[in-house]
Amino acid sequence: MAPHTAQAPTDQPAERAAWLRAELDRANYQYYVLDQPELPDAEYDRLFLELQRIESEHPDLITPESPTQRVGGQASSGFAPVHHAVPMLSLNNGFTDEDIVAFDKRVADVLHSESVEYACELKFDGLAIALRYENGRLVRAATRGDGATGEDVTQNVRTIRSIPLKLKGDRVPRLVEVRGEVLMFKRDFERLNARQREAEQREFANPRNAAAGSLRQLDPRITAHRPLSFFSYGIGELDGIEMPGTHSALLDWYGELGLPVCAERATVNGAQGLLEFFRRIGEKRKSLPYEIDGVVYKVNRREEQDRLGFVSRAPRFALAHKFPAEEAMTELLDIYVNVGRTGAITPVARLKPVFVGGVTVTNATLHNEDEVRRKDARIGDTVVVRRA
Ligand code: I6G
Repeated sequence: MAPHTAQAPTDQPAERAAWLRAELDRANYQYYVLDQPELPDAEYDRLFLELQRIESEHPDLITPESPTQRVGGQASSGFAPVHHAVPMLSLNNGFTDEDIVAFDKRVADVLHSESVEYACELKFDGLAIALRYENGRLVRAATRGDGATGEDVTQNVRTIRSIPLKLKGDRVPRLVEVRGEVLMFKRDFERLNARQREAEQREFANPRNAAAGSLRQLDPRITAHRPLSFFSYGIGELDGIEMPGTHSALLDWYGELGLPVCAERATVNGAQGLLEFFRRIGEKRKSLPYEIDGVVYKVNRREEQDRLGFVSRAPRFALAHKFPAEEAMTELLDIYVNVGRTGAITPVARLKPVFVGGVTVTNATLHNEDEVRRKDARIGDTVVVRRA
């Protein structure tokens, strides 16, 4: 990195503001996208305040992409509908090794290929969104909705600091619609819930709910205080540049544009390659800083993707390989008490057997009488079982 110079090359307000913006953008990129902060927080704050001061003295110098303009002042009464010109599809799911082998065989048969190359990624547990950049500027962000029509959440998405308001580099197209997932990192979720507890506000059940609730705030000033993150993984509309020839090249290009792309990805060959990736990620799942519910495989070459096409509402060239669900619904059959060796009494729920997190669960502790009352657990209830 070039050494940081505390003084701009000029005292002219316009040039000084442009220099400050470039410095702040660079610091944001290092902090939020690369996770390698270089500028001390206090210095960031100092530059930010100086830019705010110049912009308040010279409002004509404010640009929509200025780091000071991430949080708009206005709450809205609702989210306008956004039509997706390229539908935001869902993915077919696979669960077992056999499902994956069958997927690879179908793909190889259609392509008349001995060994197909796949791009493997993580399946983040968040919310899908589409970011529309025109001439490098973020002009709109929309949720997936039903895939055909989503909601305009531009003001909220602008507050997510890893999402660039302006793309960088020398391969910025006239139009690109970047698709990806908004999510909340585990440590940010814990901190947010601690804050909610202190403020005697409702806590969120999991990071996904926290991310969804934060993105759908009508007041972007609230979203701005919610620690949301983003990873890019797909593309909708594109104009003014040739589509990269492979999925992995698309993600590399996104990286060049300054967009966050998850580093946990690989290109592999054939079903064995897919299953190895799944096992490797399964082993490190718990230590990842965010929650995932599986991995995603895509045929890497775009020309092969096009030959495979779509079945109903999902691409035939992609598959989500899901981890066993860690939550399932079942029936509470009975509550009995267990007397331990020391005489401690524990109420236990007897459950209609349910497969969750890779095992069949038939009993669950209810801890103590207070807990039974708090949960208002009654025989015959439908209950949610979560493996912890
Ligand atoms: O490539 C992808 C990675 C992760 C995805 C994806 C994903 O979900 C979290 N989801 C979709 C719908 C697509 N690609 C098309």
